[in-house]
This record gives sequence, C-alpha cells and structure tokens, in this order.
Amino acid sequence: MRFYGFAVAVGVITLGACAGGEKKPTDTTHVAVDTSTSSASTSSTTATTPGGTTSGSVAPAPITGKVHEVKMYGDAKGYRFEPANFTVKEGDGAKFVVVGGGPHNVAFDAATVAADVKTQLDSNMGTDKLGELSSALKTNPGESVTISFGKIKPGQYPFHCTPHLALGMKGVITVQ
Ligand SMILES: [Cu+2]
Repeated sequence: MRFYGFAVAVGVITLGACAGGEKKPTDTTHVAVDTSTSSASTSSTTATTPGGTTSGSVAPAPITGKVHEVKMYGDAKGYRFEPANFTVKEGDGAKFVVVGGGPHNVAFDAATVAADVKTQLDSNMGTDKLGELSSALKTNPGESVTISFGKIKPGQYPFHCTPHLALGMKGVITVQ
C-alpha cells in the first residue's frame, strides 16, 4: 500500500513536471519533497474543501423547549450577564436582552466548541452576526439575541460579550 501511494504520488509529480515543461533532472529532490508533501496534501485537501462554507449551511434547529432569559448589564456593578452560568436542555433557547451598558453581544469561543457542534450552534445563532459563533452587537435596552440549543450536544459552552470580555462579561451555558 505504501508503495502504491508512493507510485501515485510520483506519477502526479511527473505529470506536474511534464505539464510545467521539461522533466527536470532533480527527480530525487521531487520524490523527497513529495514524501513529506503527500500527507500534508491530504490534510490541505480537506482544509481546502469549503468545509466552513459547506458546514455553515446546516439548517438552524428551532427552539422546541423553554426560552431562558438572560439580562445584559453594564452599570456601576460592572458588565455582566445575569445569570452568567445556567443550564438548559437540548432544544431550549436563550434570549439575551440588553438592559444597559451596550453595545453587548453573545459570542462563543470557537476553540471551546467541538467541531461537530460548532456548525449547528453557529447556524442556530441566526444570520445577524459579526462572525462565526458571534452575534451582532445590540445597543439599545430591550434589544436581544436569541440562540437555539436545538441539536446541540450536552456539554459546557463558555460564552462572552466581545466588547466587554476584558471586563469579565462572560458565562457558561451547560446543555443537558
Ligand atoms: Cu457587553
């Protein structure tokens, strides 16, 4: 199998060399380069596949359970979500409402969200976003961000407010 893969790789390189012009005399170099490239090219192919775009097209899963209300404050007591740490069931939703001190938003740190959950969670946040896993900013009291936890696997999902992260405006949603 290893030989087969090697042969294919060499074949590709040879074709590439031919397509590019004369076959170069530095075959040894090409083979050496290719050996290290072949595994890398496999992963780069995966990465190049529009995974982000394709995975981003997963349909949002609607809220089928309870909607938990979270207030977003910025006042003398600081910038905060209330409650900051709460538990929902899969299928529940969370509605984050600006009370004051905006602009606020709701964002998840992509590094803390499993790859297979990220796509669904991002989709469940709707289309009014700053970017992946990051809602739009809401400034006026009463404005809100609603997120569905439909089809979201049980686990802990740390979230924060992008403008006020450094000021400690963050929390953790536990999905049961
Ligand atoms: Cu904020």
